[in-house]
Amino acid sequence: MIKISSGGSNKPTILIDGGIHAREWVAPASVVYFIHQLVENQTNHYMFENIDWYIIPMVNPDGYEFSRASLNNVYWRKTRSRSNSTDCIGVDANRNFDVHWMESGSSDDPCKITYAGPEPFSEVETRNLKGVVESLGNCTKLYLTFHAFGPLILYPWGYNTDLPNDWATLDKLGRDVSKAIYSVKGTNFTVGTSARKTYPAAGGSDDWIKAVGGVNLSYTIELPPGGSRGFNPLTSNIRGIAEEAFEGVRVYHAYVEKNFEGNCTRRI
Ligand code: 0X9
Ligand code: ZN
Repeated sequence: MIKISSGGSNKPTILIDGGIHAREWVAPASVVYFIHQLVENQTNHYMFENIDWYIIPMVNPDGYEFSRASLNNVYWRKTRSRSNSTDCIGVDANRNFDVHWMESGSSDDPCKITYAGPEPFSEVETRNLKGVVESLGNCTKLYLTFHAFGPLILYPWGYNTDLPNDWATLDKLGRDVSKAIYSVKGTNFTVGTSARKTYPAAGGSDDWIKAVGGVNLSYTIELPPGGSRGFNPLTSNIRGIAEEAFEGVRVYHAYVEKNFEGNCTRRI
């Protein structure tokens, strides 16, 4: 995890992650690009004047490495834990959070790609994210988790098709972000709840951070395919996907800066 801050007292915080799913390579690549833009590009330094950033580019490194190491395993999605008596390895980390766990879109079969794990937070990867969220106390105002592939901007709920109380706020901000991305080169991100725009699936990081972690603004961003190869866009398309997504991050930043101020309390 990297923290990007201009120092001083604790400020409203944006938490970003990528790589919960191993095979979605463009997600960690894009999140690393965001770090690069924030840190190395002077014209973006205004983005950490009033806002602190905590960024985890690679939540599931063992799964990622496994998917990279052999062409046979490029579609690996899960962690690499051995948590059961079968020969099947790994848990779908985005079904492993303790929020309506196993209620929908999840499997209790360790051999399935949506295996939710033997219990909530069975995985070190999901426990790590939980620990970060808890340590950030009341500072986190926005959570963005990057996946592939869309293009979709999703907000809770994912476990069923209900709308959260503040859905209008989530929807408006999501559409503003979508507009900003569209203006780069015409990529059209669809905006809506996870369950309505994809399928009901419980135990995701997005639902957990909103329902339990106290972060109202929570989005899963499914980056576009970038060619016909879905999770792994053509090499020549990776940078363009990251660049347009960063224009969305800029809109998120402006919203948090405008709507939140004052000191907060955290342990890290
Ligand atoms: O199924 C998922 O975990 C996500 N799609 S992906 O193709 N990247 O696997 C969507 C997750 C949306 N959020 C929830 N269902 N909570
Ligand atoms: Zn994913």
